[in-house]
Amino acid sequence: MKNILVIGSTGQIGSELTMKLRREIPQSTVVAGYIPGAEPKGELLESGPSAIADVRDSAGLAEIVSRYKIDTIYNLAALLSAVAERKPLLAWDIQMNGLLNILEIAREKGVAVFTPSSIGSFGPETPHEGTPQDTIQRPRSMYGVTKVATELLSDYYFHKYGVDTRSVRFPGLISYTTLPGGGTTDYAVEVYYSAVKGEEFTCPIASGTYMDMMYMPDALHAAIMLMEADPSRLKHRNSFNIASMSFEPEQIFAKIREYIPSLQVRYEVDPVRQAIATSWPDSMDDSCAREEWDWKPTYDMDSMTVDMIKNLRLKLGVK
Ligand code: AKB
Repeated sequence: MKNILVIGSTGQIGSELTMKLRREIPQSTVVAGYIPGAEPKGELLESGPSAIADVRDSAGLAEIVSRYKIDTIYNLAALLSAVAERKPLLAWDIQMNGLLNILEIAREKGVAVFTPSSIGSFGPETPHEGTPQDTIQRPRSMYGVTKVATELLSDYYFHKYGVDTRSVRFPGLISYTTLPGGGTTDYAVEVYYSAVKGEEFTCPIASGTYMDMMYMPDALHAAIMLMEADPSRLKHRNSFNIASMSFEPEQIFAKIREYIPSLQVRYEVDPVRQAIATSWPDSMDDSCAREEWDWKPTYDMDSMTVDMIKNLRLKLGVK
């Protein structure tokens, strides 16, 4: 990876991935792609080039790829699961038509592409515990439909045209830098904000609902590690299960209370998010990622909680 375009650079993953790539691959040019209304600011803006990169504008994307001689695209443009249920046509347009534009440019210009999939690519018939790498994927949400199709289309471009497509199925991602927007797993981020601010947290997911979760540094590491992996070792491409922790709401609340005992929680279950959460795996089996490119997470629930609370206190100016 030398000249990299991050599409969605101001989003939850993109804002941190762009900075990590700029820091860790100093000889590279990392272009922060954004859409009008979500412009990069501060360090993200100042530390490297940025450009409007709307996945629905194929000509605009091709121009950026040529101008910066892009060899790798991280395509992070997506509506998350709960928003995609409210705006299914927009989700299809961004996630599918947008992806097709990117893959066509990649085919013509020899660019490698990472487009994440998610635990959302699974559905109610998927085995929920120890969800295998290769298993039934019949999601019922529009988000899930686009994620399965993303996996298939990315594999199609690899097998048919040799485009170097790779990806992971991200669990719910927890971070203190940029808030997620409209996902089913967002509660696991928002509860930390409430705990640090001393506010009561209203939980939209029912107690007892297990989902895979991951701390952002591990997710970023996975995205970079996979794109740098030796291709001759990859038996899979789109997409690898990756896992680090699985919990239900009461477990994360109990963990936070070890450090902030005053955390108050009440439940107001959102039927849309709950239906999605119930259909997702409880815990994924990531042995293929471990075997094929040495994936291994660093954080567990305890080390993540300590780091989240420390950094949120600094960010929010709370003692
Ligand atoms: C969501 O909840 O929509 C995302 C995801 C797990 O893909 N965080």
